[in-house]
Amino acid sequence: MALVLKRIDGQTGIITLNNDAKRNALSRALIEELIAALDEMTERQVRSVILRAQSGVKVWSAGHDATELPTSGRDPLGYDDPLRRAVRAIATMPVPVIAMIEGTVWGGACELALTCDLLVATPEVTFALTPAKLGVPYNTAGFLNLMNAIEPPLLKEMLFTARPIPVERILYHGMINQIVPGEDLEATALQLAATIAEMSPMCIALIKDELGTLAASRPLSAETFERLQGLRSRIYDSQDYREGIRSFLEKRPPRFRGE
Ligand code: YXS
Repeated sequence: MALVLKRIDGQTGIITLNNDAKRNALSRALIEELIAALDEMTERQVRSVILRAQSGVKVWSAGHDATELPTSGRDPLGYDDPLRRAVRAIATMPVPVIAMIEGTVWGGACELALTCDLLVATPEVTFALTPAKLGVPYNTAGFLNLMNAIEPPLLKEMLFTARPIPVERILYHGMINQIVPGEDLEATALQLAATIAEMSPMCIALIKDELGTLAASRPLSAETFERLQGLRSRIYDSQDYREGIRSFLEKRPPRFRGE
């Protein structure tokens, strides 16, 4: 079964996450199909891409595939991790990616959705940032992406509590473009795509690249980066990290001991 469906409607690419049985968890296999679909859309010179799940899902994506998080002392979110590769693939697409969201969004899927250029969502949508719930040391580039999308007080509340945040607050804080009823969601996303298709594609590509490059340009000394990496490695080498993964697999609340 294809984990990702893809089709082209006029000048718009439409990519559908298609693994509701696993709540569209961002597994290596799903990410490979997602990146292949994005590459194909680029080759076919679409003017924008809509990233969606199947209509009526309760979960847009449950985030990183937690069963694939390593417990062998390897960085769980290293540069070549599937989630990291998917985020970069969306960020470097030369055309806007429109996240069309219904259902709940969890963990790394929040960063994936917020990396999209435009987001439209139904009133039932929630976003939950879950590293602390699983004991995962989120990576520096990922945090920078989240900082570019979410103001510090709300970002810290989401990270410190891992609680799902209702979409009204998400809209209030400018993290998404529109909230529309479910029956209007697809038409709204397609209308955005159609308007973008009327613009100069070279200008659109420049705007996306320039804004993304400027947002990511935060100087960080080698020593500071290594200090943060050292803090992260202490976590992914910790008992608590292994407990977080184990608790997920055993479908029970984690019991963290701070070691
Ligand atoms: O037991 P089966 O085989 O049917 O599979 C179940 C779940 O194990 C599976 N599934 C996942 N598999 C891998 N990774 C996941 N993240 C994941 N989430 C779900 O999907 C099948 C149906 O799940 P179930 O029965 O729980 O569905 P539900 O409708 O009752 O509940 C949906 C959720 C999303 C509320 C629930 O599945 C859930 O809480 N999932 C975990 C959400 C989460 O904490 N995601 C963060 C993953 S880690 C991540 O993204 C980053 C590394 S970080 O943590 O740093 O942000």
